[in-house]
Amino acid sequence: MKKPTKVVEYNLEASEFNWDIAPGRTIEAWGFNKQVPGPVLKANVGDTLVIRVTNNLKEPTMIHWHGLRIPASMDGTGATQKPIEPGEVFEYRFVVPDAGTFWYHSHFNETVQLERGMYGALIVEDIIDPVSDGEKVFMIDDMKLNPANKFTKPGWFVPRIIERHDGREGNTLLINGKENSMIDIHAGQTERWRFINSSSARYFMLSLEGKEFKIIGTDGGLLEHPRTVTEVLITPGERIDIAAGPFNEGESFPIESLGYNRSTYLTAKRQTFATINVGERKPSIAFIPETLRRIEPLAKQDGVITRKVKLSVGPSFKDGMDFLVNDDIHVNDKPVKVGELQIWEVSNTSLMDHPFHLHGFFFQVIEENGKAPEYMAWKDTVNLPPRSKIKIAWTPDNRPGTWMYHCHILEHHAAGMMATFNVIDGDKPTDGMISNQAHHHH
Ligand SMILES: [Cu+2]
Repeated sequence: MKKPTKVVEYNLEASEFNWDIAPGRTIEAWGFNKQVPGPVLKANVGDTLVIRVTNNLKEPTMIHWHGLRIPASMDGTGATQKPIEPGEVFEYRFVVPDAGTFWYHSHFNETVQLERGMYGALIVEDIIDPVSDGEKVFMIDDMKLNPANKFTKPGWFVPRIIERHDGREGNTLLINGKENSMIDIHAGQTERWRFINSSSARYFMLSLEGKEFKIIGTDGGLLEHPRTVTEVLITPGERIDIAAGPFNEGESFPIESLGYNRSTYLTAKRQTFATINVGERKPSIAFIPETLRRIEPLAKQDGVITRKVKLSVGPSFKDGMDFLVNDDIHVNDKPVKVGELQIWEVSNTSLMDHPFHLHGFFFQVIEENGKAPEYMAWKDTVNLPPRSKIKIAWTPDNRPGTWMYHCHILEHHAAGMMATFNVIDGDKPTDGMISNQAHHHH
């Protein structure tokens, strides 16, 4: 019953170009194939993706495939590959093992390259996906522009410290690279909408003006059961798939973000990103079953903790504040062994939120502040509110190499809240992996 697998090829060209985020509002974007976001890459489970990246920027780049369980050498970080220099081509090649909503983005000079538009969606489909009447991908972003529509960096000490502290939130609200988009859906139909938060630091509390929708999937694919809600938080790096509709003909309502207070200097407010217009009624074939799939628990809540990861902040003489993992910046963490169950206690002792992202592997949250979570999901990015503690369970499968975890607020990642670690295969040599003795402070 599986579809035969195939090789799916794409070419991505990274370059600088002009991009209209609104009529008459043109930015100097950096991106893929002269569009923001880059093209949606699509494959079926088990396919081999071959993506040739040509770098026509004036600086190096690398592409990270966020959420994909692929070999370490394809992960697109400084720990696993040399940057793609200007004029060079690098071919990424990997099998996509899981269905879900993923994304690709620059993992080099991210606070500049990602901010300017170097990201796109990567959708992997499977025959077990629920039937809908249509599908839309929504990439959430914001850009911080001056009145001349130029990207600016805070020059003065205080604004610079605030941006480092809060992460950069922009003064534009973008869905798929556009301000104030008009989006159509037919009355009577139910669509799958895949939301991806590709912003540097914006917490997106999705609301459809209070209308109910069903969450059907997240980072690592489908949930076990749909969850009917009126709002859901999507932090930087996270994905949420919803079943939206059916709506009534002639209705119009916003895709908005409700205020979320992530305890920074920025104030939380309700903001509209796009407008949905419900058109002519059409018949529906959509079917969202009550059981989407089974997710087997990896570990019990009281399983033995194998590692503690503490996210915190501390004073820095140079920059006001450092962003820390286990009281250090840019950490080289201990290795883990292929096949050995990991139960990590991840805590946030700071007074602001941090979205924790693990590269290359899915985990299950098995405890949140001492309680079992309300539902099962495969995650690669999870939010830690101030003074919170969670346990995550995951198993390194047979993909040895150097991996990383970090806060997905790009400014916090850059300021040190990240760690690399090796996945080692018992007796095999660790060629090409970084040494745990080499301790880099950037
Ligand atoms: Cu953070």
